[in-house]
Amino acid sequence: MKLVIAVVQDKDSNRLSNALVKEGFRATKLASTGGFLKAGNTTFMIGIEDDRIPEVMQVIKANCKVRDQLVTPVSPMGGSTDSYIPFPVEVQVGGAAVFVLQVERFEHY
Ligand code: 2BA
Repeated sequence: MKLVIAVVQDKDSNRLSNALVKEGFRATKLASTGGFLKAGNTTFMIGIEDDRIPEVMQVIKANCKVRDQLVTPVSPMGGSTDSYIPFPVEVQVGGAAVFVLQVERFEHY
């Protein structure tokens, strides 16, 4: 058995959640915060049998979009703050950051 941990954008979380239920996957949604943007995102924990990994990856891929987001750095990359004018930079977020972990044991009571 594997545990798939997928960090996705909030905008995609409902659609992904519905698609997972429709395809017969069990999942838990956690509210999370990205370390870099410090913005809310959603983390899915999906416990599945090894042979369904390609299927779940396909569902995640099909329901999570890549988006560009503007970020204004709070401090200059280097040098003094005297002449610092915050300049927004664009970062590409998503579609999903996915980790696949081996599950040693799973009990469901
Ligand atoms: P955030 O940490 O808020 O990162 C949002 C986006 O900012 C990232 O998109 C990436 O494009 C950019 N970014 C992150 N750290 C950066 C850095 N040090 N320098 C320049 N740009 C940076 P994604 O890579 O698609 O990640 C989306 C969210 O997935 C992340 O939100 C984080 O919550 C999670 N994530 C991504 N990689 C992870 C990892 N290796 N471990 C844990 N969580 C991860």
